[in-house]
Amino acid sequence: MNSPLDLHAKIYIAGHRGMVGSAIVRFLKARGHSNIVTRTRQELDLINQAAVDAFFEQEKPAYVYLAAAKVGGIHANNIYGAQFLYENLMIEANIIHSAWKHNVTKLLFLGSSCIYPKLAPQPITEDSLLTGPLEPTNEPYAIAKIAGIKLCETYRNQYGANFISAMPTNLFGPGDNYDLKTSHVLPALLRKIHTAKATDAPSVPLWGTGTPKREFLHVDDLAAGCVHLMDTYNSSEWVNIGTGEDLSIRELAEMICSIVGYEGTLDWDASKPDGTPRKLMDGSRMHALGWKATIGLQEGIERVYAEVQDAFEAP
Ligand code: GFB
Repeated sequence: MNSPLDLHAKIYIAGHRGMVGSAIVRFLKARGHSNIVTRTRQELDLINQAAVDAFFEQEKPAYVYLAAAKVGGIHANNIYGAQFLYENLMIEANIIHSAWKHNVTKLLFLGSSCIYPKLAPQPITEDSLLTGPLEPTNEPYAIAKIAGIKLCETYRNQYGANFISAMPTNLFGPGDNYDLKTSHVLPALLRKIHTAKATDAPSVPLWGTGTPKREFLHVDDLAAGCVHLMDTYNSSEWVNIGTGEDLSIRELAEMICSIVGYEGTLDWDASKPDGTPRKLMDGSRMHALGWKATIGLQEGIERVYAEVQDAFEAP
């Protein structure tokens, strides 16, 4: 049986040590999949075309989740632009080309909500792609992710490859990056506010004005959505995956203060970038396919905080 529901089908998860890849592995294992293939960075350099091709030649996976990427928050995007563009382009091009060459039955590529124009009408529908200028703080990353979508689309159109793309909103969950220079906003706030409480600091330094709005999805919900698309969806149109709700960075900080039990003040540093003012995604297409987020933001943050708080160190 050649179906993503076949529990013995060989599935390659690229990026299995990252937050998204590890959530997909957890989901598939819980469903009973017994033939999951992974490689660490030391075992397979995804930027090396010959190595990636040799891996596909040897393993011949039937299904591929392309969750490997160089990612980071607003500051990392700003300072590592060359790496965000080059590494992501190479990873995508190498895996998608080899997947086609070695007859992968189906591949799912993971993009990002930052592919859409900075001032796209809200909520952002899939057809907003390439209708306006991108947010400058993450343009290199967004261009690499747009290239990935277009690789899936063109390999489908020219060669008939069943390659699909999912566009998740901002994510959080187990396995997130808590390095304050390179992390996304939610893990940064969790760590900063935890540390402020642990050290009895009267205020906590946060970036920007607190007014931009963001939508946050727990990565376990994303994993369920990706597997649902792999099971059921076969079209060149990329699919937004989000919760349908957003809040301001200030509201997020206040929610985290109440979860952590911190009562000091928030000290906004407006010299740091705000990024895009809002990026709430329209999830109608995904909802029509039968998937919805199940983990509320407050519940999700409480779960994550319970998992990580012991690992945080006071400065
Ligand atoms: O998650 P984040 O870094 O990136 O969030 P984006 C940035 C927003 O949070 C800005 C504010 O408005 C920041 O001013 N912020 C406040 C902070 N305090 C902090 C802090 O301590 N750390 C961080 N990181 N932000 C991402 C892209 O954009 O969106 C990724 O960088 C990806 O590439 C993702 O596409 C979906 O949400 O602006």
